[in-house]
Amino acid sequence: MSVAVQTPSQLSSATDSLRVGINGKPVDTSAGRTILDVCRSAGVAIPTLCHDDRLKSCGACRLCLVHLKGRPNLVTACSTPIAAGMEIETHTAEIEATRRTLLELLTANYPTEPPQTFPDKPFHRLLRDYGVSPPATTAPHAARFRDHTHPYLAVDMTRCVTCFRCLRICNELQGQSVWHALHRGADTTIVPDGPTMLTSSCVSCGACADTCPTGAIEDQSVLHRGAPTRWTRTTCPYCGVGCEMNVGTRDRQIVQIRPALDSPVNKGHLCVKGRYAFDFVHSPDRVTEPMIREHGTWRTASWDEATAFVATRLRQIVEEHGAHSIGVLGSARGTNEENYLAQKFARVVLGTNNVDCCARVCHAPTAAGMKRTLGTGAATNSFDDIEHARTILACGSNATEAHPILGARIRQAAMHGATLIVIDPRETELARLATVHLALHPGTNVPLLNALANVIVTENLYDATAIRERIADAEAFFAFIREWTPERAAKLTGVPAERIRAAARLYATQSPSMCFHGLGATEHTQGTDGVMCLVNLALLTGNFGKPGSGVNPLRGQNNVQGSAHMGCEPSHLTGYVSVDDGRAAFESIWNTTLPRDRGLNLMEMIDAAAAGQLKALWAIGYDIAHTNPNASATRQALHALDLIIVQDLFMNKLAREHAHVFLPACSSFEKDGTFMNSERRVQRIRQALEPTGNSRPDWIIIRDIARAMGRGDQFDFHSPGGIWDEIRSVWNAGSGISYARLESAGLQWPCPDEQHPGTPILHTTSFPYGARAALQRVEFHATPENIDEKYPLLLTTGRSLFQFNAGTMTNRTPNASLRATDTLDISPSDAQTMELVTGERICLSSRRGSIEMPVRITENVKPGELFATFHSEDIALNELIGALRDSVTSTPEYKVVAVRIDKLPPS
Ligand SMILES: Nc1nc2c(c(=O)[nH]1)N[C@H]1C(S)=C(S)[C@@H](COP(=O)(O)OP(=O)(O)OC[C@H]3O[C@@H](n4cnc5c(=O)[nH]c(N)nc54)[C@H](O)[C@@H]3O)O[C@H]1N2
Ligand SMILES: Nc1nc2c(c(=O)[nH]1)N[C@H]1C(S)=C(S)[C@@H](COP(=O)(O)OP(=O)(O)OC[C@H]3O[C@@H](n4cnc5c(=O)[nH]c(N)nc54)[C@H](O)[C@@H]3O)O[C@H]1N2
Ligand SMILES: [Mo]
Repeated sequence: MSVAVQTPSQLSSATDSLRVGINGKPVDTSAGRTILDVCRSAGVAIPTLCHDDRLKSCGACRLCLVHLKGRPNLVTACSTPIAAGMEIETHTAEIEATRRTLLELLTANYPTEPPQTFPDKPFHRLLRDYGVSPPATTAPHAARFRDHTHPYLAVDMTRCVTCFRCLRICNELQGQSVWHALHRGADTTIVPDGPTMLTSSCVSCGACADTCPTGAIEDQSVLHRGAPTRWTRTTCPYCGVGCEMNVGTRDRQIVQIRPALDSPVNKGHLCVKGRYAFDFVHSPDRVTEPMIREHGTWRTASWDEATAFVATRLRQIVEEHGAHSIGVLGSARGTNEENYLAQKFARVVLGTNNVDCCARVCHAPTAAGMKRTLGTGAATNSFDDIEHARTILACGSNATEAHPILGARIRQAAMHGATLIVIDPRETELARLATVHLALHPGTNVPLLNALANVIVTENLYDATAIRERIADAEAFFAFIREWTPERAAKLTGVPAERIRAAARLYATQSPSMCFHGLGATEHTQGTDGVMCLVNLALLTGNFGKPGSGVNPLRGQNNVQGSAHMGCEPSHLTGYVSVDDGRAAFESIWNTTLPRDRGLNLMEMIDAAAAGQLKALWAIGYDIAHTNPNASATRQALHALDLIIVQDLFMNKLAREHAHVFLPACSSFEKDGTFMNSERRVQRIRQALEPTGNSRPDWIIIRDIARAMGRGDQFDFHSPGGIWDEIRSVWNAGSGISYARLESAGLQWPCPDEQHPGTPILHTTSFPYGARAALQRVEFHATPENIDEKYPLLLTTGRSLFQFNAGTMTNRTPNASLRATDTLDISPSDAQTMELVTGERICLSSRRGSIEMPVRITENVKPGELFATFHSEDIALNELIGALRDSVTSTPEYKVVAVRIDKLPPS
């Protein structure tokens, strides 16, 4: 088959209405669509094999041939644009005979068994419809590629009908180009770019298996557990992209997950975690009963007993030491409803603002920096702006690994001509695709971003209209920024001045320019400063309030945006209203006097514990024993507490080493509620499974403890929907987001009433503070964490594709075999100097401690710099991280650590 690709842009983009005839019936439609599309909308099913709505049409299989009156030859419906007056015949005897012949040709060498064992595969359904079966004498292509090495993908190309969907989806959606066609015509065979799937460049996104119409590429889980019998639409439990997916279950087990095709977030795509890393739910070590630790040993308890135990202990501690001796941590993995209850519990039941969540260690600088400059501490634009941006700036974001679906969209944009500027010390996948890569030294965002602003100002590349109409304080900023020449920044950042100039010119002139940032921007002593510098660039160049622009944090977990927004934040109530501004309203709604003291954030809670002032901590779905910085100090502080309540799916490190009581929560597949993604979109999660054992949804656990402590009046909830309705009543910008509306699609706040469509782009005409936003004069205060003779190397830490944070979930799935351990990435030249080889275990020491881990030699890091992930509990990377924090938000400086490598004696 030949592949003649027709891009959507070659089809007319006009939307004029027109009339055609389909099998003799008049149909009104509009231009810019294909015949296939129009026929389908009119309820006329045309068989296809190579077609997938996610892909450009290629007309390769020719099954969708139709007849057009007045045309001598049949045309392919999938690639022919509709035109006024067309008289289309879709099922004449001639066409049907041609289709049958095509199917017979495709089955000439097709194995006989699959159509019976997998009758629902699209190709097998077609064979049935046309009464075609593989001939009894069939001789499948014996030499074709077969591979069962991969934990998720089984390949048997004897079932390949060369529709090229695998190859096309790998290129067009994921951008990975794993699959290749060898030979031509009838000899065509599709192979990966390595001898096996495991050694190929495959990132295990599973798109090829998803689109394959025959099962030549199939999910291993389906082969081993059978096809799903029930599908439930929900939202992914991993990162802040918030992909929508359909969970396939059979016999109370997840057997397959497929992307929602109509989701505006992921557009029919998922990554390896969303699609495949679900087995943690069924892990044999899920905690299924409440547990109480007595004299050092755990015993199970009933829910009544555990609830009473927690209520009694908390009451005692409030009485003896005051409410401010207790801290509550909400879970960025839990729902909005659950986080709302967690902070309401702290404030209403206990009487303290000591409530926080992992946004503290993550994007608190984003929320603070953007709230201060723009008035709203959240992404200004939407993922759908990617395709409108001419320039994309990625600062400290490794999106292809940490936000793979978004990373894939950025990669597609770059491959289709968008300018990509990457600011990252490492050569990430995006950096390799970048027009300009600014490989700064870790910890030097502020001088680099200031120098970009300097070039924009000194070369008059700013948007004069935006400055005149929407910006305050421009003159003072212009005077300040003149001092930040690229030459000055080059000395501090290690990035050549000319490269800084090139990037600034591109960002300013190739607009609209859209900025995404990650933890490389925030996890620094100057985290909030760095974010404000990014906002400066957008303001200067008028890249705000319009499509394809803005400043967009890529938030971490599935619901970290929601967790903080619901009020798991010491200084903010639900809706990110400051405690002081919201006090009166919330006191009347909650029928409570709210605490007046400033609440402690997580880092301050740890300090207070060490100082003996904090006595109890309730950690909901957050393993601070593994993931907090300065692990030994954290450990000591936790040891000093009288009561630690852990509410989680698993006996995580915090539970095992410190907890007094364990409350077993159920996973997001086992409950209802909502998550909020990085682009302010509230989306439903729906229960696909019964809770495992006696585990319970977090909202029920929190509610019951509140009731046991005498505040049943404020916790009279019977469903997540009921909690959500209370949230809507206290949060104006969310009041239009009802569960009923969320049935069909997610909604982006602000969405103040039920007629409001939601807000994809903020600040289009003004800012919450008024007409103008102010440019910030951000001085550079370098981190005191410096290299010296004893610690001569600079370590930065972060993530990798297959593992997720503490690894609690991913390590209980076959992802563990795709990446078994953290590694220390080192440049070839440093490795050579130290005589290290890949896989060798070394001792890595910082001023805080020493750990052992294997090295991996890679060109991705510069000489003198190192990179390590923090997913492996046994390696305990965070023993090395220091106590330095962002001056505004206390966010730890995970990204800069001075270290030394020592060789280990041969064992
Ligand atoms: N697969 C996977 N996905 C995840 C997670 C996971 O653990 N695994 N975790 C989730 C969570 S909680 C979060 S918060 C997000 C995080 O997502 P990201 O922010 O993308 O993740 P990181 O790897 O921590 O850091 C991003 C980049 O910052 C760079 N960097 C380091 N120092 C600097 C610096 O000084 N300046 C600049 N400009 N860059 C620097 C690093 O080299 C790294 O490439 O990912 C989420 N998604
Ligand atoms: N060195 C280094 N350390 C870092 C970072 C770094 O870049 N470098 N990044 C930091 C960042 S950004 C973050 S966000 C933190 C992440 O740190 P954590 O939040 O501790 O990491 P997760 O692995 O996301 O763990 C969340 C916990 O939630 C549980 N869980 C999952 N679903 C549910 C649920 O529905 N209910 C309940 N109750 N529990 C649930 C899981 O079992 C797991 O124990 O790590 C931080 N630590
Ligand atoms: Mo995070």
